[in-house]
Amino acid sequence: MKRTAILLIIMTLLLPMALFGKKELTQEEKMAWWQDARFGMFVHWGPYCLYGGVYNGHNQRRGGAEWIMNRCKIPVREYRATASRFNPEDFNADSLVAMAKDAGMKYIVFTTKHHDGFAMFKSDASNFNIVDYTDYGRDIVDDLVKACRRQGMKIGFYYSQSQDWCNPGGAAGKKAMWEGWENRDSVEINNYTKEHNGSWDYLQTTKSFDRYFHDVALPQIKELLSRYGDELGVIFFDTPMSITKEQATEVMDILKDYPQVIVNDRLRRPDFPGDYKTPEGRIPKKEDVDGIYWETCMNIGSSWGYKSWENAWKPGKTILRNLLTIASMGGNYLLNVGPDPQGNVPSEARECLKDVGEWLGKNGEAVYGTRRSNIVEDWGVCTLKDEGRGCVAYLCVFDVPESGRIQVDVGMPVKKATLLKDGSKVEFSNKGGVTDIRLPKDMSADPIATVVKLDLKGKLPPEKLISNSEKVFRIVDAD
Ligand code: FHN
Repeated sequence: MKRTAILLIIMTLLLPMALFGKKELTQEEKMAWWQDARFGMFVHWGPYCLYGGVYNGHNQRRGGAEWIMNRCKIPVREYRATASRFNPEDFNADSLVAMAKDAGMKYIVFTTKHHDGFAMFKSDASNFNIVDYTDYGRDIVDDLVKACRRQGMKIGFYYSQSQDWCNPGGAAGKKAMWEGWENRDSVEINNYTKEHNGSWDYLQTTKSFDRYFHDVALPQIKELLSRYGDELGVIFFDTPMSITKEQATEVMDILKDYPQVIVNDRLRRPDFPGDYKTPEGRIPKKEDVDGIYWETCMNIGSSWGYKSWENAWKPGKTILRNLLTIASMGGNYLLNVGPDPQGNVPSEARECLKDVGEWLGKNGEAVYGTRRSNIVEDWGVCTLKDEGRGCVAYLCVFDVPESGRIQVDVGMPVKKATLLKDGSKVEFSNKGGVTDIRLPKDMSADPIATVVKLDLKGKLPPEKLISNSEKVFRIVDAD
C-alpha cells in the first residue's frame, strides 16, 4: 500500500515533465553548478598536434600550434593526409578525467571540432573525423563523455561553428603567409588569400559558407546534441565570422531542447550574447565583469594545441593565484592543456596540475561555491560564502607584510578569524568598519596564499548576475 502511494506521487511529479518537455530553468538555476565549480579544464586536441608547432622544419612563428594549417598555409590535401595518420594509442579518457579531477577541476571543455575541421567524433556530416578518417577509429568524444559520466565530471563541448579549413565553404581567419614558414610562393599565396576571404586553397572555396553551415556545422551540432545533449553542461562556440543571424538562430533553436546547456558568447556577435562572457588569456578588470557571469580561458603554456617546443609553462603558483583572483571577482578559470600525438598531456603540465590539486585539496574551500568580494588588495584577494546562519570571508594573503598585519573592510563585523590550513586562531580587532588582522608571528607563510577564514555576522545580500550583458571581450584570433 505504502509503496503504491509512493509510486503514485512519483508518477504525478514526472508525468507533466514527460508531457510538456523539460523543466524550465531560471537563469540562476541553470548557472548554479557552473558558478560553484570555478575551475575547469579546457582541452585542445586534434590532428594539429602531429605537427607540434613545426612545419617543414620551421617553428611556427606566431599564434597557437592549433593554427598551424592556417599560419603555414598547409594545403588541404596535405593536412588531410597528415590527419589520417592520427593514432593516439596512449589516450585514455579515464586518465584525462582523473587528471582534471585530481587537479581540483570540476568540468572539462573539449574541442569536438576545432578550426581545422577535424571532428573528434563519428559524424555522418563529414568523413573528416576520427572514426572514418584514421586507423585509430575510436570515437574520442564518446570515450570522454563516458569517462566523465563514470567519474561524475561535467562535460562541455567546444565546437568551431564558423571556421573550418578542411570542409569546403568553412570560414578562414585572414592570416598572412609571412607569419608562417619561409615559402618562396608566399606572395602568391598571400594574394590568393586576400582575394578569397582568408582561404588559401582552391578546395576550401568550392562551396558557399551557407552550404558548409547546413551540410557540416549544423548537422554536427545536432549529432552532438542528440547523443549527449541531456548531460551536456556547456557549449563553447568560437571565432564567430561569416555566420548570419538566421544561421545562429537555427543553432539556438536546436539548443532550446536542452535548456540546461550553458552557451558562451561566441556564436555570433553582438546579437547572441550567450550565458557568460569569455575574456581570453587574461584576468579582466573588476569593473568590466561587474554583475555578469564570466570565465577566463587561459593556456597552461603559450599555445592551445600541443607545441613540441613549448618553453613557457606556467608554474602552479601562477595558476593558483590566478584562480583565487578570478574567484575573488566572481569568475571561472578554464585552464587549457594540449595532449600530444600519442594522447598524453605533456609532463610539465601534469606536474603543474598535480601541485595545483594538492593545494586545492587543502584550501579548496576558499574557491568552490564562493562569490565575488571584489576585494583585491596589495596583500592578496578575498572570496565570500554563505555558511550556516552567517557567512564567511576567505582572505587569500599572497604576500604577508613584514608587520604580519593586514586590514580589510568586508562590510560586516567579524566574529572569529582562523587559519584555514589548521583552524588555529588569528588575532583581530574591528575598528570603524575595518578589520585589523594580526597573523601569528611563528606562522610559516604559504608560498601560494595563506588563507585566513573570517566568520562574519550576517548573511550575504542576494547577488543578481545577468547573462545577456552587452559587454564584448576580444577574441584573439577572430579576424
Ligand atoms: O582561434 C581560437 C584558438 O585557437 C583557441 O581555440 C581559442 C580558445 O578560446 N579561441 C580562438 C582564439 O580566440
